[in-house]
Amino acid sequence: MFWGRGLAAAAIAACAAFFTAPAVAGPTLDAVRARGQLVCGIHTGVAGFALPDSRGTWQGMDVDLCRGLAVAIFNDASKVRFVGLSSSTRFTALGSGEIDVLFRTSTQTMLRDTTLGLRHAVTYFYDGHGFMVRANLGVQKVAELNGATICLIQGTTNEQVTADYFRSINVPFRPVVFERTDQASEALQAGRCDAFGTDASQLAGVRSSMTNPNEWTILPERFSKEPYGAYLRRGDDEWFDLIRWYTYAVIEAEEQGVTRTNAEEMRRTSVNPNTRRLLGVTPELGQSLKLDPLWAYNVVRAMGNYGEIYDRHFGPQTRVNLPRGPNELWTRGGLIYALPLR
Ligand SMILES: N[C@@H](CCC(=O)N[C@@H](CS)C(=O)NCC(=O)O)C(=O)O
Repeated sequence: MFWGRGLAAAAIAACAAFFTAPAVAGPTLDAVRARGQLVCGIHTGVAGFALPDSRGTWQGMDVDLCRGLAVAIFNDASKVRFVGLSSSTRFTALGSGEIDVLFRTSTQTMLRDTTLGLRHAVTYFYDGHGFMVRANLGVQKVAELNGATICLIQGTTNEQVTADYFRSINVPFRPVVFERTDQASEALQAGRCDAFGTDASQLAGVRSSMTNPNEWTILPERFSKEPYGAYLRRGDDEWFDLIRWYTYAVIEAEEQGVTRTNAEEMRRTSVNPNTRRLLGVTPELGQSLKLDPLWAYNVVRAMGNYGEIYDRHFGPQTRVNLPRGPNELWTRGGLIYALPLR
């Protein structure tokens, strides 16, 4: 009898220790746990993705994806420190270990994935390169920007996309390259460039922050695929798995209709095996990532599912007001698709 009770207590203690702080979960996750805080690289400031609000608190989709990751690890959205990084410094900061992960409007390309010592995880936002001009410039098509001065951002895919396009139509243009978005936006509004070339979602964010947004138009053409993914360092499979399946879990929650408000009830009442697995009624998903079985449930309760996060920062009630388009779920004609969490 005595032995029985002791054994049970030992088993429960071992179980709790395994779920809460497993010994070895890969270098980055161990370091994050030891530090008690995630360090997340984000944009220096663009509406929709990462912009401080009037109280100086970072707001945006990339910011919420960072906070959600802190919830997956610590069940606490405040255990994250944000580092605003320009396009030309973001990958160096990640490579040097200054940040643990980068959620920062970063396009996934082959050369970035194979030459920087870094990896990108999962597409969480589909975008494309566009151009913004003064509405009264009378320009309908980008090819009309013959000899125009075009604002661009250093270290972005947008520099190459712009050069490739104008070379392909044999039309000259003059690039004016800046380190940060706000500098390019100021130059555009001051007339120091005729157009601004970058990802269309960011043009919408920049336009929404301008003095007179209606004086500016984002031309309809798109010149590239700019699929954003989180970036992390190579050589840490556990961290890669965590970032990858965390991103899919946020998407899967929307696919399954699990929201911030119904997650608790879904966990108690759902008979759908996939929903029960996602919400930790059965522990296998958390175990495989060395996380609390309730990791995904905690994330949705704290941050919402993909659609809720998107609407919070790009929805009709926001100043950016960017229709989901390709960022709609695949079940509704978009490209957002979670690999099966089972
Ligand atoms: N998706 C592009 C970058 C898009 C991007 O973030 N462009 C601008 C924003 S318009 C930028 O980097 N701004 C620099 C900054 O303000 O930090 C890439 O991965 O290279």
